[in-house]
Amino acid sequence: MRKSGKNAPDLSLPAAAADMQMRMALRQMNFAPGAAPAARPVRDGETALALKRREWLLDVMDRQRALSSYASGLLTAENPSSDDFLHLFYAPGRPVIIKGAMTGWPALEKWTPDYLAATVGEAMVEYQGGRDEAADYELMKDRHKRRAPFSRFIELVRGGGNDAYITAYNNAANAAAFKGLEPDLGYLDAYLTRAHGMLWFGGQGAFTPLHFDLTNNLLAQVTGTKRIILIPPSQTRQLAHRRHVFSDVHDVTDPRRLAAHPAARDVLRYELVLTPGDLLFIPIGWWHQVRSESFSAMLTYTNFLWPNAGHDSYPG
Ligand SMILES: O=C(O)CCC(=O)C(=O)O
Repeated sequence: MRKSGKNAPDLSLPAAAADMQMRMALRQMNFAPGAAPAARPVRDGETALALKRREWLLDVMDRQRALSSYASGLLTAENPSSDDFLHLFYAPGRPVIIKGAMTGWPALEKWTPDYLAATVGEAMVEYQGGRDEAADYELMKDRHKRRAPFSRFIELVRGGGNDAYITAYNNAANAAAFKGLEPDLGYLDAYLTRAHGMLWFGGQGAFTPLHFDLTNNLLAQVTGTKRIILIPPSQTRQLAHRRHVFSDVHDVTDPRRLAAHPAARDVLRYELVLTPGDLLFIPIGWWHQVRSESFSAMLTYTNFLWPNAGHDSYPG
């Protein structure tokens, strides 16, 4: 206890009361030891304002990046080293087309529809089928699983169309059937651990609608070409993102879809054609849609040399 002077009133508090006053003051500042402060429910208006502020920040950052074509453009790199890939693309979450990293892979010369049919033969494979009958074929993947001998699958896709497609979703089921193709593949030691990627086989017109992935992803084009549209995560507000990782816009090149979702008309987007021997790094959260321009064989990889576990904490 403290005395302030001989005749002055005692302004000090009993120890317990002083302690309580201190704790009350700290509690007001959210510093109470032990017990967490009771959270005041967040009001809808506050959430909306917080979201608006986040969108504002993303818009400002996009405008700032647009000041430099180097900062805002889609870059192509010739066989970047592991360190350059990490520092310039993987860690910043920036897409890049990589040329020259698949040089010498026998698959680049060999993988025609005829060679694939002869090598995999009659082995049963799983594929995604009946896609023409349902627009939500990617969301409802399980409903579209089908099985056929691989040579029959090749006949199904040879003439083109989107109805049948072997995708990464079928990878586990097809591991044994595709084992004989592995000697035709190389490794990408600068970026990945030593494991082969997930195979995609489809005909001209196979279409994967607009979505983003919950991991960083590396595409390796082997046969044919694919036209890909990439859209930065900052544009999400304009893409009707309602279901899981999918956009209700589905296809930002389809005028009917754009009429239904006019906000998607002027999204910032990058368009590229992936040709045999090209890699495309798609960072986590980047929207993309993919259309095969011919018969296509491709691999996708997620086994990077660096952490890649965004899916662990994805809300919902
Ligand atoms: O090539 C495709 O059709 C789609 C690839 C893709 O979207 C992905 O791997 O996330």
